[in-house]
Order: sequence, then structure tokens, then C-alpha cells
Amino acid sequence: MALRRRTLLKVIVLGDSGVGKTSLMNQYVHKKFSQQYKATIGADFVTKELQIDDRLVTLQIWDTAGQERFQSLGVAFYRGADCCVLVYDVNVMKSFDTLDNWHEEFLKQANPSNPSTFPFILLGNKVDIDGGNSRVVSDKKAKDWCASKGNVPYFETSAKEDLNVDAAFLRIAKTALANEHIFNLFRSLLFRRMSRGVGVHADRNFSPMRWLKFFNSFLSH
Ligand SMILES: Nc1nc2c(ncn2[C@@H]2O[C@H](COP(=O)(O)OP(=O)(O)OP(=O)(O)O)[C@@H](O)[C@H]2O)c(=O)[nH]1
Ligand SMILES: [Mg+2]
Repeated sequence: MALRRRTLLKVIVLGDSGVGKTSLMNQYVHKKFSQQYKATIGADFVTKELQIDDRLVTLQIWDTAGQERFQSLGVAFYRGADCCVLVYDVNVMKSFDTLDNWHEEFLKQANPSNPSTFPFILLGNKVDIDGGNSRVVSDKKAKDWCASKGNVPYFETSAKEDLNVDAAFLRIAKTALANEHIFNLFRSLLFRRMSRGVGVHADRNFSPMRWLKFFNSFLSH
């Protein structure tokens, strides 16, 4: 088999305390679920390898603390993210109402080069509770929110029953990978221009130094 390049994708999971961020990750990576609640402190990551078409992908999934007093993440933490997963609990209205804040906060901290196209995914978790009878956020309300943010993909999940968890994370990986492709395409175009600049010194618009500066400023965002 030919040697394939491994791609590392950084995914950040955000949402209110208790919505099930840690549980979703544990279900996805370890196929385990615990009823016991143990608040996440700071942030921690797990990795999962998967194959998408002919690409080997390592998902680095960062679990974060929903509780404000345990949030201690600096700007550097958000930088370089390939996808942001927002989680709410379909039985708790407040966890849905705060999605705007999480969305805004992520964009402020991560400062991606194009905020309007940065990939987000929304997960409505705990759909198993009470057979859906205690649900307060409708499917339509969630989809409307997604539409208002530029067609964010939406999944309804249960970490407890392992419902839709694999499907959601596969979509997360594909979305992050697509974002990475765009980045790589841009980078290769930039390098081509740079090398042309080296060959054609008369073309001052494409001087290598100019492209290098531009490229560095692009990378630092
Ligand atoms: N019934 C049910 N309970 C769930 C589900 N997901 C998580 N829980 C429970 O909800 C509680 C909180 O889950 P966590 O995964 O710790 O929540 P979190 O979002 O990581 O919380 P923080 O770390 O404080 O931000 C735990 O008691 C879990 O067992 C689910 O899909 N269904
Ligand atoms: Mg947690």
C-alpha cells in the first residue's frame, strides 16, 4: 500500500456545563457512558484515528469546561482550530439560548481568517430523556438557528444511548478536512506565486518578500 499522509485536525467542543460534551466524547472514543457528572476543569483532549476516503485522519478533540469558574483558556488554545462543535441539551432552554454567546466567543478568540465560513457543527444532546417528553427546544428552532449562522450542520444525539454520535463526529471530521483543504489550496497557490516571484524579479507585485509577509500574516490568524 502506498504511504499516505496523516492529517491532524483540531476540533474544539463548546457549550454550557452539563450538556454532555465529555459524555459525547467518551462515547465516541471509548464507547463508554457514565451517569455520574464530573465537571471538566480547564480543557483536555482525546484523539481518534479514522479513514476518510483515502486519507488517514487524526481527530484531536478538545473538551472544554462549561462552568465559568473552570474556564481558563487563552487565545492560543483556540488558534488553529479546524472545526468548532457547539453542544446544547434539548431539555434545557438556557443551554440553547447561550449558543449565540459560545459562537461569538469562539470567533472572537480563534479569530479565523474568514469568520463567515468557519465550520461549526451543532449537536442537540440528551434526546433520550423521558422519551423526548421533557424536550423544550424543537427541531425547527434548532434548524432555524443553524440557518441563521450560515447553514451549520445539525445532529440530534444521545451520548447515553449512543445515538447519532458516530455520524456526528464523522461529519465533524469531514467538515474540518474540507476546511483544511481550502487552507492547503490557498497555501499552495501562494507558494506558486512566491516561486514565480523568485524567477521574475522584474515583477515587483509578486516579490517573494511581499508574499512571505502576506503568508505569515495569514498564518498568524
Ligand atoms: N440521559 C442522558 N444523560 C446524559 C447524556 N449526556 C450526558 N448525560 C449526563 O449529563 C451529565 C453531564 O454530562 P457531561 O458530559 O459531564 O457534561 P459536560 O458538558 O461535559 O459538562 P462540563 O464539563 O461541566 O462542561 C452527566 O451526569 C451525564 O451522565 C445523554 O445523552 N443522555
Ligand atoms: Mg465536561
